[in-house]
Amino acid sequence: MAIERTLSIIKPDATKRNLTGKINAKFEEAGLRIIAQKRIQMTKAQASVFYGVHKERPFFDELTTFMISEPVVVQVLEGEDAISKNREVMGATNPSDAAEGTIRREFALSLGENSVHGSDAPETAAFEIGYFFSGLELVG
Ligand code: RTP
Ligand code: MG
Repeated sequence: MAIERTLSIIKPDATKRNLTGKINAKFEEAGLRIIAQKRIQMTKAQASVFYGVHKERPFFDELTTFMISEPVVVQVLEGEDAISKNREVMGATNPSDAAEGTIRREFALSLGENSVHGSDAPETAAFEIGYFFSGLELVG
């Protein structure tokens, strides 16, 4: 097993409902260490570049509009197999498919408003961490 870093975002539906602490507790209980964290509100252009892989998808405008609707908390999680571990803790994209005890099962409102984002591979994690954080901000 390798120590990895992954980019997590606590999405607008969750920051709006004051769920940051409860979501962070799930990460920490799973052994993921929050080594960087900040609250930001993205512009449409910033959200569109971040979710650029989805730009041809029918939900792209809905997704980027949602992601700028309220502040988000961007964070870097570190730990053994952090990328897949984080996605396990998050649960399936659609909360109705998410396993018991996962963040999306417990907190998500819908497929779109699903409370958290997590990088899906080492290459995307590297891009996404660099998109929001400088090396000096990662305090492992
Ligand atoms: P994320 O990137 O946010 O961690 O989520 P994911 O990997 O589980 O899902 P992905 O396929 O990458 O989709 C990104 C986000 O787009 C929204 N979505 N809406 N209306 C729809 O059909 C639809 N499908 C996806 C969700 O917020 C999803 O998390
Ligand atoms: Mg994704």
